[in-house]
Amino acid sequence: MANAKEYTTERIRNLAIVGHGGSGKSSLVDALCFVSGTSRRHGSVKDGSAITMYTPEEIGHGISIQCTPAFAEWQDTKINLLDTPGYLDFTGDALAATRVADGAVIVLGATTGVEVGTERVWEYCQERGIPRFFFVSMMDKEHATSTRSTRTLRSTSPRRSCPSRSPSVMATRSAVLPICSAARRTCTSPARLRASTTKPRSRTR
Ligand SMILES: Nc1nc2c(ncn2[C@@H]2O[C@H](COP(=O)(O)OP(=O)(O)O)[C@@H](O)[C@H]2O)c(=O)[nH]1
Ligand SMILES: [Mg+2]
Repeated sequence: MANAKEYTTERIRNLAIVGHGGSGKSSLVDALCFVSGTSRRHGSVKDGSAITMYTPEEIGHGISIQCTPAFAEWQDTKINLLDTPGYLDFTGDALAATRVADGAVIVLGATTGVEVGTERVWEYCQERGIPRFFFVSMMDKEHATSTRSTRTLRSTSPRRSCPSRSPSVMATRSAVLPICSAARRTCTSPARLRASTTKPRSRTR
């Protein structure tokens, strides 16, 4: 068996993929793994072959019920993707993922926009103070307009937000790989994050 590739800490990013249930998170993770080359097949939630949905319950119901990791490799950087459940019953796993992540991708559907689950995960990220990207999925759907999605984002998030959009996650490298590039540039590496959050120990007499 070939040796697993090793990555130094500076070459690892941990990204939580969060958002309302059904917004396209698992499909996005599958597409990222496929186009970056870490997965050889392009799976689908509909036929139960998405890379992060493998338990009988998840395949049977067609929804994520736990946080499941996968990874993409981009420009020699390992980007761990934490696919999280969007349904509120399982939101604890989304919260847990934001606690260990260096950044988050908040996925929202082009026709549905900002929903209650979107606002909830925004708060998780806000509490944690991690950088976050918006990914507007389902741009191939009828009545999807980029203007409407961007407008809802602008009205609900601070000015420094960074929306990104894709025609479809069934799509191309150019559609989904900007996420990897942005994560590589923007998200704090684990070592730097630890250094900035580790409090000095108080001295005991
Ligand atoms: N038309 C279209 N359907 C999508 C797209 N992304 C996901 N879907 C479908 O939307 C449904 C929910 O997607 P899923 O990835 O499970 O969302 P999650 O609950 O956020 O993980 C599934 O049936 C997907 O096949 C997209 O870009 N376009
Ligand atoms: Mg899912």
